[in-house]
Amino acid sequence: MDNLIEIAKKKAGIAAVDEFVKDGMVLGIGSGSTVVYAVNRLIERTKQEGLKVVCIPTSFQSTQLIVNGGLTLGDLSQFPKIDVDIDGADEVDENLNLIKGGGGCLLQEKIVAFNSEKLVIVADYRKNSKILGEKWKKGIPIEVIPLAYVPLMNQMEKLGGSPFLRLAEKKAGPLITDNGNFILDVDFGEISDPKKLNQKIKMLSGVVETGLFIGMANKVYFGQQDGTLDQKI
Ligand code: ABF
Repeated sequence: MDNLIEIAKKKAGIAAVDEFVKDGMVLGIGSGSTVVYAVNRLIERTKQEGLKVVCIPTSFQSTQLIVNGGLTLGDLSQFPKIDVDIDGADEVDENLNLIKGGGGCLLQEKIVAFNSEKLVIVADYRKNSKILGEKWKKGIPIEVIPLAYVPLMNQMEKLGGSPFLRLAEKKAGPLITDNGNFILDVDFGEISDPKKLNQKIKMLSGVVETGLFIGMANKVYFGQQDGTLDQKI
């Protein structure tokens, strides 16, 4: 992986934890590679200052990060109200709307984000766009009930999208999410009204959740190639 991108991710991850995380908080821990740097910072602060936080995961990967890092693992039944959710994103527009789900974890990510007081996004400079679909060309990830995927693909086309069933790593068959569902990646090109599109997709029977996070993020940290930090609020 390009070292400049890793430097950018690390800058964003550390900044988010240092600005938002206080002792005693309940945190949402997102998925992806950038959030790893935020978790590493949590571990560092736990060792240095005895920080005590409870961490709610958003995927199997996120659970592993928490457990392997020696952090306290919680779940939404114990902690239905989360103080701060720190997560990554595939793309961010100028209104802080997000495309998420490139890693296939969008359902639990959105549930945790929805139940968080604040959603803080950590990303590198490649994710910063004016409009969704400008840089992220893999389509909107949409989690669907497996039995409905073919009619849903037809309906996505009627909405103007180009749908693809996401295949598993080894292309042996469809990817099965942590929740036992399929993912359709639907290319809608540049999305001028993500809120309206999200509402239309959510109405379709068999859609579980979309990777469009509309008006949910409170702040986004973009690490830059030169080691500086951009922010959007
Ligand atoms: C998760 O991680 C997903 O919602 C998103 O697709 C992905 C971003 O990964 P990375 O931080 O590795 O770019 O947040």
